[in-house]
Parts: sequence; structure tokens; C-alpha cells
Amino acid sequence: HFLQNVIHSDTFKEGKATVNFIANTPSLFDIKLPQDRTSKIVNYLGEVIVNGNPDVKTFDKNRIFRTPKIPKFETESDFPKGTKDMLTELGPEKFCLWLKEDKKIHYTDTTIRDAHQSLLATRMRSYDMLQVAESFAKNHPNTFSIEMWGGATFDVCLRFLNESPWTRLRELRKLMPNILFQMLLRGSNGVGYKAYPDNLIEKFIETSWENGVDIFRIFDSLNWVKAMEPSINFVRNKTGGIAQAAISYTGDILDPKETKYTLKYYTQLAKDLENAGAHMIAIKDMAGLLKPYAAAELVAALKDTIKIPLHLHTHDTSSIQSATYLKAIEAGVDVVDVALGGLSGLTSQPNFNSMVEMMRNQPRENKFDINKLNEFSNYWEDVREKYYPFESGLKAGTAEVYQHEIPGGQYSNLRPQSEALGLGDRFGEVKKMYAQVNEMFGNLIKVTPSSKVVGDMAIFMVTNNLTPTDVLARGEEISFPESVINFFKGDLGQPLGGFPKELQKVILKNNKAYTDRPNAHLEPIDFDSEFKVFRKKFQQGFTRPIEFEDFLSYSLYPRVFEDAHEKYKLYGNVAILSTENFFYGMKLQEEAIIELEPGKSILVKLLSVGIPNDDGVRIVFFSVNGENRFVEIKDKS
Ligand code: 3PY
Ligand code: ZN
Repeated sequence: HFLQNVIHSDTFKEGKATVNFIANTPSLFDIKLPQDRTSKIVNYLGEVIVNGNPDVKTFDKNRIFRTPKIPKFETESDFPKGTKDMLTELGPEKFCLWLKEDKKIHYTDTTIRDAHQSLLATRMRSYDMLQVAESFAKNHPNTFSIEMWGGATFDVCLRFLNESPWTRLRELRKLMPNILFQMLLRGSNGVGYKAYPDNLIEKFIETSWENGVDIFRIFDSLNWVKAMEPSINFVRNKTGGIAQAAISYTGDILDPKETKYTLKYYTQLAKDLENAGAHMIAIKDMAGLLKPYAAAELVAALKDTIKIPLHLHTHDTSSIQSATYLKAIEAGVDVVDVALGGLSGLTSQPNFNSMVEMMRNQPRENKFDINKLNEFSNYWEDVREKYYPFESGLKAGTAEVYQHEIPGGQYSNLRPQSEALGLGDRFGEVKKMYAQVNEMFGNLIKVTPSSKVVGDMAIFMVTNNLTPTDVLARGEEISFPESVINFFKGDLGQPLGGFPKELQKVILKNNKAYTDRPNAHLEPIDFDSEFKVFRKKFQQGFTRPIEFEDFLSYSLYPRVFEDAHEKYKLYGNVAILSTENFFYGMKLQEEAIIELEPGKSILVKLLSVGIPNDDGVRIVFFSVNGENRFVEIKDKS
């Protein structure tokens, strides 16, 4: 017989599901559940209720959150045709020709990748994305692409959110089948912070495509073309996706004193990437240093140099980057990266909604229903509240960014990282030191992972009260951070102009540096045999089938995967919990409807939390579908 899903019952949808909900509609709950899954989730809730989520450092128990409203959409209708359908129809080359010829300005929505990476330390959970995915895909099918994967999200999904990034990708794909999905790939560093074997990067790209990624934005943290070539080739030859090669922008092309990162440097780089096989070029302005008049020159020059479409990415840290977009649009850029209002601005991308308004009635207008777009902005504004412990604290745009050049995605992490090390009051010094370290290291492109090396060194020097002169004078007796040593060894590749020799000697001591591709030093992975061993080891006690994608996660982040795996065995799939329940547990008498899988929900109510016994154990009482249950949780306070 047909079992109606609780989530779709009218009583529930109208918010009238109270204590009597189960009694009045027992059929909704007449489900045989594997006890195991329920116990695990209840165990997780008990743990967070007693000890808190270890990722949430401070939290206001009295805080009340608004309920985010999902903009209306036709549940039964087909998905309107979008760019994903066009790519399937045309293939990458013809698709790019269409894009280049199309006069309209196109928008990539970064809300569910870079925006929260740069504002909320990457903590956005799949739950909040999945709630609005179908609605967005049906309401705004003329969005060019959704940046929704890669960068730091892969690591954070596993490390802090106890989710599989692959599940996120697949579930979003089902709800947004019509718009291109875009990911950020750190070239030879994949979605990590170091070099990986080439065949691992290749497999990762292939599998990402199979799971739903269409556009691969490929960059190298030192703009080293040699390091980007293999990824460009893999995307071109092993997938039907788009290889978008990014040039990371630093410095200021209009500064008459600029001798390294000049206009000529960038146009040559773009040409080299086009020759390497890129379908598109992106300007990746990761710190938001591309000023409006510089954008006018750079975009015009690139449009003259390359035959493929041009995409612009920036961060609004200075708060003047919508002017940069205006100039770039006038100069002919094809696509710009924007974030929905509620998650835009400052270290995130410029405001999608306002950009649409800026272009209204202009020759390059791309029509969006602004009222509907504003509803999505409001949704994210309400969701954002739930992530308040992860806000970076930046309240206004800052012109300091032109001095320190810290990427937007790093900024929201560097402050908590500094605070965790007791440098909260010295964050100003850390920012200044970041600029000094950049000078010491020979003026680098700073983007993950090279930006992390500079950040690690800056924090290290502030912590140890070291000046650049001290480092050179006393370097022999200093043990530098591991990331710094590896960088000078050549693990992230070769910077433009090479390494500063004297400093390299001081840092490396007896370590030898190499100058070829770091990946070339790594043993390829034997996928067949290693996956077999992996599956045998990790399947035991795991409630879902181990898949090849898990093996890829493990190959990129072994320790992180192992920890996530242990948590999964204890708590099951916590991605199904609402964000309040996941981060803050439950309040007394609170009820939560938890959808274990489509069509199968449980109603959980927190009844009481006992006082600790002699061993410090508390008994937490719940009612689950009307039956009493308790869990014993050791109070760690
Ligand atoms: C990343 O690599 O995660 C970035 O966002 C770089 O800007
Ligand atoms: Zn970015």
C-alpha cells in the first residue's frame, strides 16, 4: 500500500504537526525501520545535547532562528531547459562558441561553494542546499552555472560536517538536472593542499564528471602552466565537460612599478592555457585585487588575445568589486561570478540580485525575475543565521586587502586560526606579517595551497616574535612549519622567478629541492588492488555500501576519511538532521521530524536530560514515534 511521506503531509507542511501528530496520523509512521539507524541518530542527538558539537566553540542557548522560506515552484512540472541541456546537445566546443557569441552577460551562482567558504568557513551543510535546489533550478534556469563543489568544500564536508561530498554532488544533481554544475579544482593538488599522483587526479576528474560535475575550473596556486596541463587534458579527453583554465590574479597591472605580474604576463598566460587545450579562461581574482579600471584593460586585452570565452571571478573584500564587474562587462567579459544577496559581499562574491538590477534595461541584460531572486536571497539570509558561530567577524569592506592580499576564502579561516593560537588580539599583526612573508618569499601568487604556506609562516613568525631579518640571521636554528619546508622543496611547483635562494637554503637545511613537477615523484595508485583492500577494511560495521568514491576520498585525505568513517559507524547519516539539530542538539520538549530516507520519517522529542551519575554519565530521554527511548552519554564537561 502507498505510504504517504510525513514531509509531504498537509498537516506537517502547514506547520501543525504537534504532539498529537502521530496519534492522529498513525499511518504516516507505520514503518518498519532498521532500529539501528534510529539508534544512531538518537545517539548523535544525545551526544550534542550533553556535550555540544565539538565544532561549535561558542553558542548562545537562547538564540531563536527564523524558519527559512523555500520560494514556490511547480513540484510536478518538468525542469525548464538550461545550460546543462545545451552542453549535452552541443558538446563543449560548440557550447563555448554559443557562449562567446551570445551578447547577454551570464551569471555563475557561487552561493553554495565559494560564498559560504569565504563567509562561514565552508560550513554550509547539504541539508540547507537541498531544500532549495529544485526551486532554484525551476525558477532560474537561465543561470549559467552553479558553483557547488570543490575548493575547501570537499575536505570540510568530511572533516566537520560528517557528510560525503559525493552524496552532496549526486543529490544536488538530481534536483538541478538542467543547469551546469561547476567545481573548483586545484590542478595537481586536486581538492587538497599537496601534490597527488597524476593517475589519482585523473580518476578524480573522471569520477567527478560521472557524478555530475560539468565545468572544471582548474588553477595552479603558482600559475604554473605545466602543473595545470594534465588536468586540462584529463577534462578534455576523459569527460564531456568543460575545461576552464584559471589565471590567478595578483598585484595591480595599472601600478607603474609593477614589473612581475604585468598585463603582458597575464595575456601570455591566457594564450598558453588556450594552447594547452582550455575550453574557457577564467580570471580568478581570489583576493579581490582587480580594480575597476584594471579590469577594463585586462578584459579587453584578454578578449583580443584568446578565441575562447572569458569568465571573471572576484571577492568583494574591498566592497568596490561590482564596479569591477561593470567595467569588465563593458569590456566584453562573458560570465561573472555572483552570490545570492544573503550570502554575498565582503569576502564573498558581489551580489547576484543587485548585479541583475544594475544590468536592467541595458544592452547586455540577462532577464531574471528579481522578486523571485530576492526570495532566494532571503532564504539564505535566514539560513545564514544558523551558522553564526562561523562568521568571520569582518563587518565592512576594507582597503587593507590591497596591502595584505589575503584571499577571501582564506580570510574567514585565518582569524579563527589566529584566535585558536591565542593571537586574537594580534590579528592586525598577522595581516601585516602576511604581506611581509609574501615579500620574503619573492612576491607569490597566493591562492590555495600557496596562500596557506604564507599564512602558516605569518602565524609562525608572529607567535615566535620573529622578523624577516631574524629568519635570515637565525634561520639555521629555527624549525619552520612543515608546509613552509615542503613549499621550498618544490612540493607545490615552481614560482615565477624561482625561490629566493638564500632563504631557501636557510629553510631547507639538508633537504634537497627539485624543479620538475612534484607529481612526477609520486607512485601511481593501483586502483584495482588497493580498492579491494580498502573495501574489505572499511565495509565492516558500515551501514551503507562502501563505494569507489569513498576510496577516492580516502586517497586524498586518509586521516580525515578514517575519522569521518568512525563517526559514521557511531552516528549513521547525520546529513539528514536539520542544521539546528546538527550544531545545537535539541531543546527540552522540542520535536524534530527526521527523514531517514524519502518516505521514511521519525518524530523525535527530547523529554529530559538527567543529572550525571558517579561516572559522569547522563541519561537523555527521548520519545521516538511515541515510544520512550534513552541513551547514556558521558558528560565531558
Ligand atoms: C580554494 O582553492 O578553495 C579557493 O577558493 C581558492 O581561491
Ligand atoms: Zn574565490
